[in-house]
Amino acid sequence: MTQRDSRAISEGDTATGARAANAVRLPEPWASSAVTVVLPTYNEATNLPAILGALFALPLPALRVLVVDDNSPDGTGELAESLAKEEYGTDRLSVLHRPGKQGLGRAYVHGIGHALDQGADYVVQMDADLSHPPEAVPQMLGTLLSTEADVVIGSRYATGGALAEDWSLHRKALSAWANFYVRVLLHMRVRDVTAGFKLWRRETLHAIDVAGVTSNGYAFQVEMNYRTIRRGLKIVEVPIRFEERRDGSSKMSLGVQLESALMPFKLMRHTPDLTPEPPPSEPSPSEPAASSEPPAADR
Ligand SMILES: Nc1nc2c(ncn2[C@@H]2O[C@H](COP(=O)(O)OP(=O)(O)OP(=O)(O)O)[C@@H](O)[C@H]2O)c(=O)[nH]1
Ligand SMILES: [Mg+2]
Repeated sequence: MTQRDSRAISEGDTATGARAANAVRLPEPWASSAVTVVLPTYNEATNLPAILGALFALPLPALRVLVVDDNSPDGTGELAESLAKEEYGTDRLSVLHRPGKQGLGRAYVHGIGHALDQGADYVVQMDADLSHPPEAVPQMLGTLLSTEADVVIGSRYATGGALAEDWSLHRKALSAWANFYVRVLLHMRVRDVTAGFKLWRRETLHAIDVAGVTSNGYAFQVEMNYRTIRRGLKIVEVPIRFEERRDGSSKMSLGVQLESALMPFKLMRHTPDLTPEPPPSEPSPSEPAASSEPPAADR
């Protein structure tokens, strides 16, 4: 890293930290909700201190962070471990170490399951590269708690949202195309259907059976939305400004793009039936009691 780069990063860190400290303040008991941010990392050592600093500066005193590291060669996992022990405390920051790079979706399924086991009521998923603004988290939580939303998306394409100007034309076109393609094929009315910045209710994650999600790259984000809609649950989008990753390199590969292109067809064929159970209805005295046998069409 050059001196100029490191100066730019530290100036950026100060600005990110200041924005986080000035984020929307929620009333109690909302501010003290049990929120866990699941951060998947692969070679994010140069971004990790800044994102953690910004997350822990938020006016959310019970916020916890779970880093899910796939044995990053740059030592991100060990850095997270030492920041937990020496700076933030292992009660607020914990680390899941996985044996090797297995993709974003696998890391999320593992990390979200762990966060739920540890008692999180709300789970945030976001990139560790500072593309997703940490200061939007309280606003997303406030939106979730003040509406009937089952999940809130930090959306680049909702009215008021934005993409970083320095994102290459190729990346902008790919993102726009992926969104259009998925929305049309799967009939999903979500503006930013490939977004990776979301805040989930615990109940929603159970209802969509997050442990059963099989997609990995961008496809993981879409499969999570698809399951949510199939389950009859509500997605609300909050506009965010998406930044180019602060440092390090993208893990977007041809394999990830191919998986995303094929994924709508896989979802149409293989998504398990997540239709909610109808509420039990009282049989009227004149009607015979309902049979426990399913109707023929469901068998
Ligand atoms: N644990 C784990 N994390 C991963 C893996 N692949 C990507 N990540 C992390 O997932 C987040 C998103 O990955 P990025 O490389 O930023 O992918 P992207 O945001 O689609 O691409 P860019 O916009 O180019 O940065 C980052 O925090 C990565 O470090 C993986 O295989 N395992
Ligand atoms: Mg990124």
